[in-house]
Amino acid sequence: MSTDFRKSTVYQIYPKSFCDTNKDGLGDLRGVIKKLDYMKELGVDYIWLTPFFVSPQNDNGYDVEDYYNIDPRYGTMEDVEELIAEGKKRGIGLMFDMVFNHVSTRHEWFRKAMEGDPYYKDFFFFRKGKDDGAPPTNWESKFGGNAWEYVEKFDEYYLHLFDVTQADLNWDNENVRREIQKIVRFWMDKGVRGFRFDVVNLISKGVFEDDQTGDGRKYYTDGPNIHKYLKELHDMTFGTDAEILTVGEMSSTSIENCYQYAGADTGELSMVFSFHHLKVDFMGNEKWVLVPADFAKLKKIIFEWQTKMAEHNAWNAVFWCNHDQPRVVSRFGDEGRYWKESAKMLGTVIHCLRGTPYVYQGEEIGMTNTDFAEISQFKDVESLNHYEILQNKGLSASDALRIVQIHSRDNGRTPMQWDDSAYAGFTSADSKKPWIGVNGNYPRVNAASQLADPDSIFRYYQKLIALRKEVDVIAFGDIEPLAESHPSVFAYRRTYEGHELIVAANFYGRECSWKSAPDLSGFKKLIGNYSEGSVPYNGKWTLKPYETQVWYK
Ligand code: TEU
Ligand code: CA
Repeated sequence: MSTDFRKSTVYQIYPKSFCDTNKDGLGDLRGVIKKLDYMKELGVDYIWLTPFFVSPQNDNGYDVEDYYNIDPRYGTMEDVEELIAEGKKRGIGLMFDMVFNHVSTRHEWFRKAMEGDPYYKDFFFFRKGKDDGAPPTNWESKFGGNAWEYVEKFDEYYLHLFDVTQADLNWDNENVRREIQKIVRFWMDKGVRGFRFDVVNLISKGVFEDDQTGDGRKYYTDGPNIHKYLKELHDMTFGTDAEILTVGEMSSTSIENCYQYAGADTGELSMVFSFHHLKVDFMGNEKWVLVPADFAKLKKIIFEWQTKMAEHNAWNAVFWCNHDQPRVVSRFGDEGRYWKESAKMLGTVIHCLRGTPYVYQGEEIGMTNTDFAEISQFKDVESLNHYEILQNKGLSASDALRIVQIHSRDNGRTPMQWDDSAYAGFTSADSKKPWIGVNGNYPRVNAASQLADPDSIFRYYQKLIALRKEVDVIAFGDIEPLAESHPSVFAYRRTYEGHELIVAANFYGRECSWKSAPDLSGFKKLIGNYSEGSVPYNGKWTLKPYETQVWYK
């Protein structure tokens, strides 16, 4: 395991969909333990697990009822302790997912607030409505509808930026911040080696005013005390252990704020997830539409974050996939004819960037979007809400379904495809049905067949992860964008102590040529996704469909 996070790779697990060991159709912690050797084989340094704390599961665990105990559906505290210990034996550190912007309305704090206890009411945002009884502001919940819920017995509303069962915590209350520090220290004492902080740039709310031009996000995103609260959390908890890796999930953030969040010397976090590059198939901020991915924009955004974060000595988490995103091979690649080539190409582009790469379960075997044909197969609260909202706006049921099929978070949540046995080996044949449907392509797309194939996507990811450890320019180098205005090539140069790396990728299913490519004399090819790709010469480079090549000097 590398404790230098610049050489590390993180593997993300959504436990509910990873591996089920007790036949109830839900993935569990013993399933993660069972598969540790698989992750070891891949070569990752950390595993980030999405939440498995006690929760009613309205948002699959992002609605936490008790941060100190394990939801019995996932396992027990003994399982967690064993997982941490078994990970350690294999040189893999465990990262837990801390959801501190909100708690489940079943959390003790919220229940006491609802009993009228003023100490706990101040843990949340209870506010009077407008004179006409309307909610305090016109802000929208990220999952659809107004962000305030009326409580009759107080004649007040409480704020929920996400589901109505996820009440926002009032970080301006010092007692809230102290409780949160206690939780982080509790898990540090158990041996947890990293934390991912859910939507952590939304914790500092500003003024409560109507948003005349948007959905309200400008009032609470990167809010007034955000840096103060993060520095305090750092100083009181993980800041005491320099080896703990932290990553903040930054919703609709600005790059200027991220210089601070993830600066080398700012005393906040190790790195940030930002999402601007994953909105290139949205219309502005509107996700529930169908528009083709804008490749020029994708390059522009990634290059801007790469170069500016480097200029400010700040660090990015680099990724295509997580449990909230569609599968990248379906999104920016080709899940049909060039499935393997495009999956490898997309992996290369991310893994050679300046930042810490994150691999989301199944990405390393090229898992694709779901094949769900009916709305009843979808489980995610966000998808189901927006399916209704789209129809209320006048769309037909089939048009609404088409949008959900493309954008649903459930695309990333179907069971991990381990082998070609029943239920893809996620659970056993005599188990209860998995909580969400298995993708029908599992006989072709699965881990077992790829472990047996030296040319598989899995073996290719394994090589990318190893290269980051072996080749310093990948971990430490500066970055310079290349081919910036080329319509189909994504290319960049990395440099470090006299060494150079050139990465080039064709993002399309047509052969293309890159005319002003750099001179490669003295370089050797490090990795590529075609066995006999054309060797560039005289500054002209021909790239086959979805071809990628990486050259090193
Ligand atoms: O996500 C935050 C978030 O804003 C996105 O999931 C967002 O809902 C989606 O991209 C909008 O289209 C985090 C978690 O990753 C997510 O799973 C949780 O549902 C959410 O916070 C609430 O805790
Ligand atoms: Ca189970």
